[in-house]
Amino acid sequence: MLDRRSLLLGGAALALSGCKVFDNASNSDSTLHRLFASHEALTRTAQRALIGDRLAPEFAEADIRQGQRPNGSVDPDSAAYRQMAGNGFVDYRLTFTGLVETPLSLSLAEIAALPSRTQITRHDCVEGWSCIAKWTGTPLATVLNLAKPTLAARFAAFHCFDAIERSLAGEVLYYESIDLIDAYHPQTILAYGMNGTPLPMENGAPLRLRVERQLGYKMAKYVHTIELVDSFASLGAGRGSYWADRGYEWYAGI
Ligand SMILES: Nc1nc2c(c(=O)[nH]1)N[C@H]1C(S)=C(S)[C@@H](COP(=O)(O)O)O[C@H]1N2
Ligand SMILES: [Mo]
Repeated sequence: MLDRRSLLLGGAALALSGCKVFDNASNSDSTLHRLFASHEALTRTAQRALIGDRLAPEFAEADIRQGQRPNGSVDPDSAAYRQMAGNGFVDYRLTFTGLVETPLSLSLAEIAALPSRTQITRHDCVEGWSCIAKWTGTPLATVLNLAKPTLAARFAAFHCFDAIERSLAGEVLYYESIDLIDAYHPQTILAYGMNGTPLPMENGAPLRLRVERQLGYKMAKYVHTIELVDSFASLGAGRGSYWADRGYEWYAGI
């Protein structure tokens, strides 16, 4: 019925050929059904090749040559943060909010009780330096599976304790966001350990994001809230991150 050429014409030919063709597609033996299946596979393969589940390189212990060089905020001076830090972060809670079916509030102990992942990766700062370090934390996917983003959710936004700028207009707090492809990526973790010790304050204690296929500024330190959103409109100046609001790329892929 359908010759090879009309199959290759794909969507255009199908659109012209009417309902009988689509009825025929419900028969799983049909050529058309196979065509749909292979189109879907092709699209998926192309997307994954570009952005999907590519892993960042991982390294060996011997490649860790120094501590992780601290950059940006190194000791947030918010009163709430300082009080928690003085108390070993026992009062810390990570909040999951926004477009989720099950809002969560997790203590560090609860987070640490979830399955963990350790990875040795290279951190590339846009300023031109790199450091290899070992990060331990909970895959963000694990916690997202508990919070259950709604179908409307498109981005995970990370709200941080540190004010990175102060002006007459008030404090500007650090924030970042990633899409759900990066959020569910196996190397995207909420890290509470670094090089075999609890995450030091200068590197984001008690919890920071690692999103290994992007530049350093995406890796929000001092995270207290993860908010699932459908757009950047309600965040900062509306471009998805503190640095994106200042002209840097929102997607800082490496
Ligand atoms: N909350 C917060 N997160 C942040 C920053 C910051 O100033 N505040 N700096 C970013 C930048 S530019 C880099 S390179 C890394 C530095 O992480 P490190 O201090 O562990 O090296 O954190 C990123 N995450
Ligand atoms: Mo950076």
